[in-house]
Amino acid sequence: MHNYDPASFHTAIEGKLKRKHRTTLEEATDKEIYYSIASIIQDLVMPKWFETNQEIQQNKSKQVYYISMEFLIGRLIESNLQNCGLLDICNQTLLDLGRRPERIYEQEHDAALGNGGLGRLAACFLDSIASLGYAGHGSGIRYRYGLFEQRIIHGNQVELPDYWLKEEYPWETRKPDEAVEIRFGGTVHEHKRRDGSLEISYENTDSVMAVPYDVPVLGYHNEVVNTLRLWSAELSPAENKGLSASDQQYYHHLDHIHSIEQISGFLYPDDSTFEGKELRLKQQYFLVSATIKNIIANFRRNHDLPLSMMPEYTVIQINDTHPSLAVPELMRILMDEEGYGWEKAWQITTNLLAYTNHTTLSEALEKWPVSMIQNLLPRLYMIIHEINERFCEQIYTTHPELRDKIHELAIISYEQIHMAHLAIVGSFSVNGVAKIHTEILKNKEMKNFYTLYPKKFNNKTNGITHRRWLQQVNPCLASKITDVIGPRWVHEPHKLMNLLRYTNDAPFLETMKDCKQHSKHLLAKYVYEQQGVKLNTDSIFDVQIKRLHEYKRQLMNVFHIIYLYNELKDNPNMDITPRTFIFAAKAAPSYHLAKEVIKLIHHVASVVNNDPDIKDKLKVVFLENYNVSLAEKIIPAAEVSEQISTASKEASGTGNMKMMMNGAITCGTLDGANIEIRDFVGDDNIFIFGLTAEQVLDYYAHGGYDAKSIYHADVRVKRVLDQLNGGVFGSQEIEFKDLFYNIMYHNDPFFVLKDFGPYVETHEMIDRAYRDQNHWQRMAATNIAHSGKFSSDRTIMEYVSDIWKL
Ligand code: GL9
Repeated sequence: MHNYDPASFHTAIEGKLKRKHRTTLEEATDKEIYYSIASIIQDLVMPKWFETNQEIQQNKSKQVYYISMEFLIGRLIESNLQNCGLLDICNQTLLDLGRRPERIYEQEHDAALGNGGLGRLAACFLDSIASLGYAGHGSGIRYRYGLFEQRIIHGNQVELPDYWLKEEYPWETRKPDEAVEIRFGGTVHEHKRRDGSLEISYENTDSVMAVPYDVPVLGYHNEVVNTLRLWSAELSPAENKGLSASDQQYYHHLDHIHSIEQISGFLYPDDSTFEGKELRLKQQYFLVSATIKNIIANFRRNHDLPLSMMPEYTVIQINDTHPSLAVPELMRILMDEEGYGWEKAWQITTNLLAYTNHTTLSEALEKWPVSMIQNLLPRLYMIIHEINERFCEQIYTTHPELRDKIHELAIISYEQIHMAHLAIVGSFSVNGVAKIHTEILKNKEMKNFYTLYPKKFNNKTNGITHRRWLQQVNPCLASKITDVIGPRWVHEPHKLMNLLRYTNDAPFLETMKDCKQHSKHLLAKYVYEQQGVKLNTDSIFDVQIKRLHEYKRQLMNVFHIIYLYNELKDNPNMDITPRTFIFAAKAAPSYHLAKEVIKLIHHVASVVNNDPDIKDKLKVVFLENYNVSLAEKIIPAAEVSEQISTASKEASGTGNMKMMMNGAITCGTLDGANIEIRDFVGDDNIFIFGLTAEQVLDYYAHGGYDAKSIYHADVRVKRVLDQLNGGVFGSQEIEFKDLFYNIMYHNDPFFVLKDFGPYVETHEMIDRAYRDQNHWQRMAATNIAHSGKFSSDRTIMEYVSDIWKL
């Protein structure tokens, strides 16, 4: 994509600094250099972006639109440099200039337009779609505030606003000419035309402009540039009445502007819990309506065909139920604005939409009150109502065996709208994100829907982009891999399998270990700079990084640490392999128990890290403000990957894949994609423990298990729990009674005590295994070799061949 060599790149930066910042290479700040590099990339990207769009138009190729409320893209500078083949040149140039590349790259604000796995998956998918050369676009919201920034004050999480747009974002291009109008509220009027068709008109609606901001998505070394379109809510010109400060209506008007801009104001910070706020519903409709209008406009620009032909050229993937208003919105446009009858509109709609389910947690399922949808989206409500009527009637006539299940399957029941039901009924494909998750959908959560529509259900096990999560974040390991198996794995990640030939190759295992040590030193340096804690880089780096949630069981990890601490206090000469436990996690601001766990980790850390008896054998660190950039620092240094969710709860997980790809060994339950990781690497190269999903679901069906009996029977457990309740960790005022009560009197809903014994024993095995470094490195190499299966390139190829048919 470029003709730069280090000398001309140097000149280019110099030119940008002079023209855009009126400064010199010597005097420029890191930020000015960052903006100059970003601008050089944008100059290269723009013509390719234009050409990619031209090509799509001329070839009339089928396109996929990925609608998502979240795109957790993180920083783009390094991956953009890498994908257009400039990373090495840029790094060299910066070093020659006496600048540290990482200092320059970290000038970019980490774009946190997502909560966790679901949003990061969307970002990995965009990378793979472009790198594989498919025509695919993301459509999301340009939140002015991303996910909150986390600070820890006296062990407590404090949330700060993430105003990421306070400085110019160099990757976006505003496209005001492609803005569309979105309407909310008001009343609907139906007039019957002479031919019997309905004419719909609205009165007293509020109108908002959705203005697109486009971010380029670069394919890897293939000149393809796709688009991530982020919509921003602005005052519509019709409503801008040009009031002056003396008008009576002035403050009313300001208030109105504010409420409109709020629609793209901030990202809701809940991971896997449904918050039925009206503003969130507005955000969802805003995204869906803007996207669909845009898709129709694109179709009209590219083809001279009726909209009934759209499914041949377009497919829309909805990321969870958040965009499931796409079903009634498409129906509305096709019927009310394009004149199609119900049957034809329904056929078009259901041939365009495909739905991905990301969780079976009941608290995550979206159910909007009928009254809220009626008020905010009166016409959509009428359509949802009709979809529901027809759906229930269809079950009654075609599936008599399901008649007594109609109330469970209905889209509207008990004054609530079940968005998952709407999404399933309104789309041609429903997929889960790992084998076990899809099986649970088919056989349990969505069982009756599976009976109705067996052909809709399919599995697409998640993946991650190996370009970011191996090549970019771990250049040392990436180059050593290329040294032995050649560079083809970058284009064809399954070729990582060729590493299996080197799992007994002592020199290769030694270089792998060197890379790991190098990454551990870098992380230790960061930890020291951040919090003044010195890590023992000869200890096992044991990592649990993900959102803080009860089902992910960070608490079980902490209980194990407390147990180890107790053992060492009883017997300071105990022979254990030194360990460093590394945590990073944000808790949803209103999630009390999750915040208690963060506090507990800090209190355990301060006791353990400051106890002279413990020496270098145990360290606990919690790294503040977990985000994509922090994950990029931690993952290359991880040796043990904690994937310890209560079986059946973690739909897939993707951190598990990122860490195995960097040579960490998984310590995990038989949940989500852990199962497929085990199937690939084999039992000898993973540490599996605990209840199976089947056992967990069986316990739930019978009212749980008896947590108190374990407390009384297992002295290790009793000691840990009593320490929680007795002020051992922290002062007397800071007791962890709520955590204690949740286990003892709410009967340990996530089976922490039940799996504790097997978890401890598994860690004893890890301790012993690590002592044989040759064996450990062999396990690591085996994991890396199999990780190619978890590249999002593989996932996207499956979406393309089974669902999208591009
Ligand atoms: C999640 C699942 O919990 C994860 O197991 C899964 O890997 C990802 C991606 O499919 O989706 N579903 C979900 O709601 N979240 C997930 O991480 N949470 C958010 O990120 C909002």
